[in-house]
Amino acid sequence: MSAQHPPQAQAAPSPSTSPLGLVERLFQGDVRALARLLSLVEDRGPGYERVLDAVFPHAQRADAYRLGITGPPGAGKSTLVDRLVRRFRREGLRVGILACDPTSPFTGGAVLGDRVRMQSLRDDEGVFIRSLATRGSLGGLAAVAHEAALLVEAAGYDVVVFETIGVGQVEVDVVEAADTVVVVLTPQSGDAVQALKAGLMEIADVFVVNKADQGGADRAVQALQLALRPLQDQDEEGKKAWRPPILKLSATRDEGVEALKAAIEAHRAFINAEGLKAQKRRARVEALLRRVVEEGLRQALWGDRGALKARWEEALQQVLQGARGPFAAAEALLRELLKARLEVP
Ligand SMILES: Nc1nc2c(ncn2[C@@H]2O[C@H](COP(=O)(O)OP(=O)(O)OP(=O)(O)O)[C@@H](O)[C@H]2O)c(=O)[nH]1
Ligand SMILES: [Mg+2]
Repeated sequence: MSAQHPPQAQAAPSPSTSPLGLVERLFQGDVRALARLLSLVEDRGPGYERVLDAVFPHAQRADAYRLGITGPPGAGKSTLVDRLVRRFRREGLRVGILACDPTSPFTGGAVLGDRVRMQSLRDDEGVFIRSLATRGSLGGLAAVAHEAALLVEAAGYDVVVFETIGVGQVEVDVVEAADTVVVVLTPQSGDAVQALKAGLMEIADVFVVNKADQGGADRAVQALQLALRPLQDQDEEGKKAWRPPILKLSATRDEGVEALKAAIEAHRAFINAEGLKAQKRRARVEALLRRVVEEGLRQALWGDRGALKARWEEALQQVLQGARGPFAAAEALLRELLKARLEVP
């Protein structure tokens, strides 16, 4: 991906290809501008902060929706996204699909597979598909995914779908911040156990047992119900809690997808009615703000012109030579730095 995007510094960018020029094009729904800005954000390229500030007021419209689809490898997530998104399209909704793959530094493999699986969407102007990776960037995949969603929303898409393989905390972080989380499992024994281990049970708003055409789906549904009971018993008395429905489905046969869409819409209505949507938005914005502040502090301390640069060696020597304990030395440093005021980069 980066090969297609040479460093900006080589030539002075023309107004329409400068970061803020691209933002103007983004607001007009220019897909190429969207793709370039996504690369900029993904790579933490020059000016990406200003870009996000500029798009922020235009993203997260009240009616925009973020859907997270996760589950074990090969459960049929992409196939299901294809079927589901086709239905959104019939209602005229524009959809951005962000395939988040934390496992590989290059998303090539996943993209190829998804191209085939989501074939029917590729020629549709109302659908934008993009794979995201982090290449070790700051804030991790969850941060990049949600910043990418801001760009997609600012380009006028109504629904953002995150697809991620649910195997661990990183993936949980990506989808957890979505408005509705769909966990896709299969009747294969082991799927539910894996989902439990990965922490997917707690974040699911809707469960799908896919590949019902292969048999064993009823047993899988029962096993899931059993696994979920302890979680549901923890609900507080009287609190109107959402009970995640468990749906049988066959993505390849396109069976049961209507019911899934209805369940997603029911959950959407639920979180709107309970004020949860605003809460989720607040949590997302708070996470972003906290990350940026913490990163700024880290830079102010440790960066090239960081405040610790001058004082560090002296403090370290004091501790090494036993003149001061490590805690006393750290406290003295902190006092000094805070009094002198940090210079934020
Ligand atoms: N029999 C059957 N096969 C399915 C169904 N849904 C998906 N598959 C097949 O399962 C395989 C994986 O499907 P994908 O949609 O790529 O699954 P995925 O969860 O996106 O996979 P990763 O992104 O690689 O984790 C493909 O060969 C699909 O054709 C289904 O409902 N029934
Ligand atoms: Mg997939």
